[in-house]
Amino acid sequence: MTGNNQKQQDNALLNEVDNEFNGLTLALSKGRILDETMPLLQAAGVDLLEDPSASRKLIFPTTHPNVRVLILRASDVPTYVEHGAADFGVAGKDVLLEHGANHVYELLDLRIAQCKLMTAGVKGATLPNRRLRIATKYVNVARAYFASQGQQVDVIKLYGSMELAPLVGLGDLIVDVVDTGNTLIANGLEPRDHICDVSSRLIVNQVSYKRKFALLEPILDSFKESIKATS
Ligand code: PRT
Ligand code: MG
Repeated sequence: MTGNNQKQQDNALLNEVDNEFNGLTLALSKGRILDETMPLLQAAGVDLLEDPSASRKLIFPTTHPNVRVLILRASDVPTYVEHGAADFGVAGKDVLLEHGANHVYELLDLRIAQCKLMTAGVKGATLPNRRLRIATKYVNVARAYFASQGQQVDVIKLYGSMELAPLVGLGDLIVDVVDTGNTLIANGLEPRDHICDVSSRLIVNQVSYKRKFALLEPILDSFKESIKATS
């Protein structure tokens, strides 16, 4: 790409940044959360004008004149909502537990992207008789869980591919989300303790909830109707 073309593309991206926007900014992450939130949004009259999975953009206008969508890393959604950079967002309970998310309202259990937080280890292996080492991206969840079991552990922070760690001696156990369990099996691991069930939650910035309630209310009501209809 020539320097000029790059500049044009950068300018086009910058033009999407509208600091005067007074509507609702919704924070989502690509993948299963976006896919499973779309039907709820469509039922609420909010449809993306462009497919985020086929775009480099990070801010997306919608068919609703007062709603735009930010596409973020799943683990950044609570941060954007907490700081009011997004008014509301959808995040997994695993992400909310790890983040803390103490300054947002967790308003609805959307019952999407369901899975479980679990510990897992090498299949058939007995755990060593010393302080356990836990490899995980869920360091806070792991510490809290083992403390609740009266066990002191050393936690090793990872950013992904947790299943690899115990296979090469990095940690005795992992803490990760598990859905079908197929990924564990494919890597010679087995699930051990069930920490908690996980589903995605609608979170709302506390100031936005008060100031923008008139805009939020019909969307929240529609989400509630959709959840009721599918349960
Ligand atoms: O991928 P990235 O690092 O950007 O972020 P992320 O992994 O947090 O995002 P994403 O989109 O993968 O997951 C978003 C949310 O979906 C998570 O925060 C969970 O709340 C929820 N969710 C539901 C899952 C799964 N099911 C799931 N199966 N998140 C991840 N997985 C992964 C898991 O980490 C493991 O690698 O899928 C694998 C296990 O799946 P099974 O079916 O083989 O057990
Ligand atoms: Mg992922």
